[in-house]
Amino acid sequence: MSSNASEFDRARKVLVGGVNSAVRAFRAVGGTPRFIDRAQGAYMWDVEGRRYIDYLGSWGPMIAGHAHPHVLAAVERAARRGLSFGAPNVLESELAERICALFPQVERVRFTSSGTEATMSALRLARGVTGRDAVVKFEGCYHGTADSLLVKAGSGALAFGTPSSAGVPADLARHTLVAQYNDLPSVEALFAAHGERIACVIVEPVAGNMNLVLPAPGFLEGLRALCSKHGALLIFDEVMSGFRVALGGAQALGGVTPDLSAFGKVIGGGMPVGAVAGPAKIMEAMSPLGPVYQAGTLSGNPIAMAAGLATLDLIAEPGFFERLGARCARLVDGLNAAAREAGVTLCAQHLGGLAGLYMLESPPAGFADVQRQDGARFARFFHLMLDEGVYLPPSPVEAFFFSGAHSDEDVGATLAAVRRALRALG
Ligand code: HOZ
Repeated sequence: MSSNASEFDRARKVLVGGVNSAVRAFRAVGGTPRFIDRAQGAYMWDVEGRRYIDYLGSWGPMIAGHAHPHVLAAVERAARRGLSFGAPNVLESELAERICALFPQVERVRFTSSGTEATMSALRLARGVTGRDAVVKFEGCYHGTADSLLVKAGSGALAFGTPSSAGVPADLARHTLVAQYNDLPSVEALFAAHGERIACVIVEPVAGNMNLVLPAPGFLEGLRALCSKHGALLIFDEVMSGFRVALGGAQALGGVTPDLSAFGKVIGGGMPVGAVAGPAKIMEAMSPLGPVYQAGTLSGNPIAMAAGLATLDLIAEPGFFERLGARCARLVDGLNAAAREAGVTLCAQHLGGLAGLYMLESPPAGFADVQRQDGARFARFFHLMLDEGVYLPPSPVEAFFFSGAHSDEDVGATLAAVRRALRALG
């Protein structure tokens, strides 16, 4: 019979490190990655038949839960009509219309096949329209794997000690200027020194790749003002926060309007997708109308569009985000209470369906706080929870994901597991 260990051995012989995305390899927590056989609702089952309450949610897309019948029916309908055309299809327009309706400043959308392509294309667009080369990003923010953005990056890059990846030419990396999240003076200093070179500031308006870090009051407003003053574009990377912290993403909550947005994850409902979105006057600098080239064979493919549309149907239902937020709050409050009772340094917070669990006494204000966590202790906690049948993201620098499929019973079972795990952790 197949086991996680035998499948990992097999995978390592043909896949680099046995995986197709570094964070799946359990390097930050050790042990054997679970090979997932199937998933339904709030649960995943591994190849050994063990069930897990899933707080990974495929790293964000599964906000409606796994294999939701409404999404599956839409995918099946679309698949029967053909998997990919390499020519326009009407589902692309339909999903773009929904996005335009949710984000007041968005007039044009360009779909891609991943969040990485979306942020990469947004950067190229910003450089193309401003005629400038430099970009500002924040230490610990992660925007996928485009060369310009793998500099002091978060997520797996940070967890495995290569926040500035090998293979990125120094000549390119010198155009990436790094500031500190929630530290406006660090951005002001870059604009003072390099203002005329800066094409854009790219930021996760709610940071979710150095675990969850909320923007400090005034931080996003300050970025908006600096970009406007210096003629740079403000890009919100809402691949993770979009359609998850609220239907209209972080920008609906904070009241700060970016020039461009990058989306992904939820708008593909579990199929590969990304999108760049913004006002026509910027977006139309992109090919075929403008000089900034952008393309992709599978971009806007009907299956991803159908899955995204069906997922948006579900999360746009009245009360969806209220219910999601209330249940996630119950989990987070329970985690904080359990940690206090056990006398363990651990805390949690959430925004909508995006949550953070930290080996800290209070939620982090920025990258330096995230770095203070005890990684070895997190690894023990992670494995105790996994043994309890609760699947958390396998790294202390990752956020966790709540879905509409998580029930009160799932929250209760998770909290009972947490109390046992904290007792064992000591
Ligand atoms: N943004 C996700 C992790 N923080 C991506 C998952 C991956 O890298 O596979």
